Amino acid sequence: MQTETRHDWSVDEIEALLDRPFNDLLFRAQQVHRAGFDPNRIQVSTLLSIKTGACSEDCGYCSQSAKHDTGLEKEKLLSVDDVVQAANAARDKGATRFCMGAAWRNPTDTNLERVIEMVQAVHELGMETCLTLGMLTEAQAERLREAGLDYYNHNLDTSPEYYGKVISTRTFQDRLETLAAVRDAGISVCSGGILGMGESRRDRASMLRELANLPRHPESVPINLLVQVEGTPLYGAEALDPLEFVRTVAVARILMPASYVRLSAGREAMSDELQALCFLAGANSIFYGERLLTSDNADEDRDRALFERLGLSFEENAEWQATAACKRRASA
Ligand code: SAM
Ligand code: DTB
Ligand code: SF4
Repeated sequence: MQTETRHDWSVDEIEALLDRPFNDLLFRAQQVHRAGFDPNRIQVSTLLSIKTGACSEDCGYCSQSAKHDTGLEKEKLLSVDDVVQAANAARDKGATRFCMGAAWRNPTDTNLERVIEMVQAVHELGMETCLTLGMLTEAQAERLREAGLDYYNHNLDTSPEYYGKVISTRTFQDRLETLAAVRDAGISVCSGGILGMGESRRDRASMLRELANLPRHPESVPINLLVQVEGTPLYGAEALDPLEFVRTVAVARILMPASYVRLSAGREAMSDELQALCFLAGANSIFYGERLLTSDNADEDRDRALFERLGLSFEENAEWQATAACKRRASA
């Protein structure tokens, strides 16, 4: 089946996809998914918070904002050794990408130097590297590319129309500018959003439109379900209908056929059946490991059992596959 890659979607068209009968929507998403991917392989990344809490931003969902009283313990920027130890453990458990997150509005150039050492050390373990550090200048993005960074995560989070209801200390346009700096530097883009923050279906359509109409689709599109943290303004937000979450994953898959769609935060609270529907809708990557950044993730044993039940397997790292193929050739 031919899948189109378009960058000219309207919100109405996307809302019409979200409105489709559930079975039709999932069938279409599964067709698109199968045209581009092995439907039984899931890419696995592990997260580490390298600098925790005391963030100057006021994101209404976040445990790490200094503006919300969430009781979170703050932590300064970790040492390179601590990061390497965590990355090693993640690699041993099967993660192919290591994603390091910092509670900053933006990194200073001094902080960036230590982060660059972390990127280089994790790269040497044979893992893909990902950072999420807040806003970047063009020069900082260039510097990270030179250091060998593979991915930069920077979420649009919600629609441009709803953005001001969730965050007041930066604008949607600021987010787009960082994404452009990352893309122009030649780093792969990871960008998605959070569902269940009280936004409407039209907001979800509008957020997906922003992602799908970027000059190039993000290589990775995380779809997070809000993790409700006591003390944040969004604590107590009305829970999203789980099938609406699945619909949004399916539409992300249809709009961005070649992107990895990541079933991200919120898996801990999801049933196995709901996660299975998300994989059927075209999600093909997850965060694996006991913690996300500051909150608990789905248990590793539970994930392994779920993969077994669904006949899913972890996608292997291309570099390891190449090394293994090389060794096989050498011994043949
Ligand atoms: N400070 C940087 C930034 O905001 O870009 C990087 C770290 S920030 C924690 C990374 C992303 O995590 C946010 O953009 C948001 O999409 C997601 N996130 C944070 N708290 C969340 C929550 N409670 N539930 C779901 N996703 C969340
Ligand atoms: C993304 O989209 N989700 C991850 C990652 N990118 C950095 C973060 C989820 C954070 C969930 C709340 C927490 O653990 O603090
Ligand atoms: Fe800070 Fe990022 Fe949390 Fe916003 S999402 S408060 S920028 S750590």
